[in-house]
Amino acid sequence: MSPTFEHSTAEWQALDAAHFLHPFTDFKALAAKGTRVITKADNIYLWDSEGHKLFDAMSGLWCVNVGYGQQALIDAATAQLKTLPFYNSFFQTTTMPAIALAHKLSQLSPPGFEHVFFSGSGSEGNDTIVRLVRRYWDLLGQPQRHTIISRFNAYHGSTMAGASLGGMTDMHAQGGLPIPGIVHIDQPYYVQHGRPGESKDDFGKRAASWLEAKILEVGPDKVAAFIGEPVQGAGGVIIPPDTYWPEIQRICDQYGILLVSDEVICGFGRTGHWFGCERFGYKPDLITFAKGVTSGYIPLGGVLVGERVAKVLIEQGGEFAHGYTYSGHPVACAVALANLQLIEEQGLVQRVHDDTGPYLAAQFAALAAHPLVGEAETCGLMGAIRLVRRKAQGDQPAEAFAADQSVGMVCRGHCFGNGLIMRAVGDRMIIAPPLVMTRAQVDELMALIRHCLDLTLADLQERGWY
Ligand code: PXG
Repeated sequence: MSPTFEHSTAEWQALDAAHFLHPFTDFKALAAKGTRVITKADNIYLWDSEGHKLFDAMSGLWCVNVGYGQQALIDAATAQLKTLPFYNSFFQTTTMPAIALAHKLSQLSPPGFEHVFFSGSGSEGNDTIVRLVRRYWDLLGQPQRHTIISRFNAYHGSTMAGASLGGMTDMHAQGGLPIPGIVHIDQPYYVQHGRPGESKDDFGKRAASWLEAKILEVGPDKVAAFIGEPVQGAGGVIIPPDTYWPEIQRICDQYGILLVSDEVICGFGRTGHWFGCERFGYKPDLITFAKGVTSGYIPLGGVLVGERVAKVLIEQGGEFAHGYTYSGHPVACAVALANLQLIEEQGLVQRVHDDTGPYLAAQFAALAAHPLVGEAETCGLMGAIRLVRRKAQGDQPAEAFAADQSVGMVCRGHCFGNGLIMRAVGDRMIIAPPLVMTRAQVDELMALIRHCLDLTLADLQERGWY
């Protein structure tokens, strides 16, 4: 059977189950259940093959920052596809969109970032980070500085280096990861690691001190870099206390190790700043980006290379033996330029900072009164709600549900069934809606969330779990 667009949903599902291995999926379980076929999108809404409209509170997969259907991006891709759909940048050639985007990124990035290395995705960007960091120390005559410190429950991608940098132990368990020279410290998640009576600020400093302890354990002369997401996205929107990152910066400076900010999710306005490191007040040496750079219309990623590394790499490096077929893909770069121009023209970063971000934060604060909600917090236009069995009372911390009850998935089911796409990470329900979202759409989102929380509560009560 060769597919035509006249197939029924059931036929599409059957073909999907027969041939398509989905990422991070139990193939057999999904085949039994059937996938949802998404057919079109506009602004912040999606439609499936059955005609259901869905509020996309996850921006696709944290990436559609300007929302769907933006003509400027479509026009940029079309024009570039017609004039020059592809040419590489390996053998002393280049293309105009790649040059223009490199220049534009140097203007938008924090001071001291003049260079970019392009990749096709965030994972490839983080592979580039590992190569760059190790090359840097080799060139400085310190090849023993090989170890990169990351954090448990971090997500840095799915390639061998990306998954190794990431701190997802279930990923490590499949395929002998992490690769050598990558170690992890605990995440700055107060719910998991905070002590009774400890202030968030004190916790932030204590969590940062785990980096210093790890540096001393590995040996300060053997550590190459620390990598972290400003806010952990896939880990469940873990927003660190404001004291965390400045202390991480101080420790990196003290031991001379490189600081890497993985901004694949936090970059390009998500936190109400162009980059998350600006929100949290630190100055990285390298920045990984992807997703929002093109609003996901077409794949593109890369690394912004700060002057400390760029100078050594350029002046002393000779040939850097690294690159991808699609490094600086002209169509992707043309779309990125149109996307960044749109973000600027519409003042989306400022809007998140001044208007929709604080508005969403206030709505989330009110949500904390819901019986199922332990904490509800946001950073710019990303947010998380922790579902709990009993709310905190006085000195008593909130009581979590049993992990095997998978209440996040129960809640996610009610969301999907009622026109709302939220992601569940354990018991954390998370959102990262498009930056074009209006206040009226924040209200619409909050009404949907409340409705789905009520349905989840009733469901859990019926099961005798609440
Ligand atoms: N770094 C970070 C911080 C990410 O969030 C990557 C790197 C890898 O990017 P690519 O383009 O190679 O996927 C990511 C990707 C989820 C989810 O379920 C999150 C990501 C990817 C897929 C699923 O939240 N983030």
